[in-house]
Amino acid sequence: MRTVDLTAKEKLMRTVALILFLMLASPTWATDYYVATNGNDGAAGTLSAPWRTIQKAANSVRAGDTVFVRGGTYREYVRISANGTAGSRITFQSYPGETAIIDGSALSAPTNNTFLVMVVGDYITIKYFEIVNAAWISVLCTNTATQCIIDGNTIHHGYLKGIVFWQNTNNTAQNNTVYDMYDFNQGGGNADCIGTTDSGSGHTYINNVVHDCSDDGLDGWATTGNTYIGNISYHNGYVPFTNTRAGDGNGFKLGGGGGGAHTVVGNVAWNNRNRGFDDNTGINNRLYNNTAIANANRNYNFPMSGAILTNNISYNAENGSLGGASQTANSWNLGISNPMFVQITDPTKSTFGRLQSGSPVIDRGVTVSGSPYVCIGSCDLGAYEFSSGGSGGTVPPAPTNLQVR
Ligand SMILES: [Ca+2]
Ligand SMILES: [Ca+2]
Repeated sequence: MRTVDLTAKEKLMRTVALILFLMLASPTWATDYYVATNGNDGAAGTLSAPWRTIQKAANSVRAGDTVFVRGGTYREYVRISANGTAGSRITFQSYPGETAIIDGSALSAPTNNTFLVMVVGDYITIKYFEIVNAAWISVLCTNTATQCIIDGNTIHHGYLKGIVFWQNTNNTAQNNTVYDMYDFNQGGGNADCIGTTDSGSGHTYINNVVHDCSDDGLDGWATTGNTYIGNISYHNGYVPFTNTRAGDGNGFKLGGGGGGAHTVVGNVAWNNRNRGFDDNTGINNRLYNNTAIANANRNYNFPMSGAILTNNISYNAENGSLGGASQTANSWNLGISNPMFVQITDPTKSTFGRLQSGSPVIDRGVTVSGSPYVCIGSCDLGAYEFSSGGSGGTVPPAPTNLQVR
C-alpha cells in the first residue's frame, strides 16, 4: 500500500509540474517589430528587414507586441487602432539609444482627422518619441481609447494642444516635455501643452515639464478626479518664447465645464501669465505640497467650495480668493514670506525650486493621509522635500523600460 501511495503522489506531482511547465512555457505570441527610414513596408518588419512606416507597424501589431522605431524623421500621420490588454500592452517606442521623430510638417491633411498621432485602441503605450510640427493636436487618445500611456516624449511646435485625452478615462501622461504649442489664428486661446476636452475622468499626469504654450500648461477642463504629481508648468499664456500676451495662461487649470475634484501634489507653477493654480470654477480640488512662484496674476485662486490646500508654498505673487478653501500649514498661513530657494530662475536645472538648508519651510508642514508626497522627518512645505541625502518629495514612478538616451 505504501508503494502504491507514493506512486500516486508522484504521479500527481508530475502532473502538477507538467501543468505548471505548460503555463510558464505557453507562448504569448508577443513580437518585436522594427521600423527604419531605410525600411520597406513589404519587408518582414524585423531588425534586419524593417518596415518603412510606423503606420505599417500600427496596422500589424497585436496585444503584447512592441514596435521599435529607429532614429530619423518620419513624416506621416499615425493612427493606432489595435488593442492591447492589461497584461499585454502594445508599445511603440524609439529604438534604444536613438530618437525617432514624427514630423507633421509638409504633410497633406488626411481626410478623416488631423491628429498627428491618434490612439483609438486600448492599452497602448507611446514612448521616447519626438513629435513635432503638428497641424492640429500632436497626440490624441480618443474617446474609444482607455489605459493610454504617453511616456517620455518630447512634443513641441504644434498648432493646437500637445497631448489630449478626449472623453475617456484612466489615461496617463508621464515624463513628457511639452512646449511651444500656439494656435496663432485663434489668438493662442486653445493651445494647452497638455489638455483635456469635453469630458472624462481619472487621468494621471506625472513628472511632465510643460512650458511656453500659448494657453494653459496643464488644463483639466471638463474632467474630474485627475491626479497631478510632480509636474512643472511655466511661462504659459504667451506667444511662445515671448512676453506677448496670448491665451489663458494658467499653470494648472483645475476646473471649468463641470470639471474639478482633482488631486494635485508636488507640482511647481512658475512665471505663468495668469494663475499658478486656478480652480476655474471647479470644486473639491485638493492641493498638497505644491510650489507657486511669481505667477503674474495670482499664485493660487480657489474661491469655489470644497478645496483643500495643505503644505503649499506661495512666493513672489499674491494669492487670489481662497474663500472656498480649507487651508492648513501653507506658507501664507504660517507667515513665511521667503522660503529660501536654491534658485528660481532656471527650471531646466535640478536645483530649481529646491530649498536651502536654512529654509523656514523645512519640517513646518503637516502629515497628509493618503498623499503620495514622501516626507523626511516632519513634512516640509512645497514640492521638494529638503534632503541632505535621502529621497523625499514626489517619487517618480519606476521606469517600465530602461533606455539610454
Ligand atoms: Ca486651456
Ligand atoms: Ca522634512
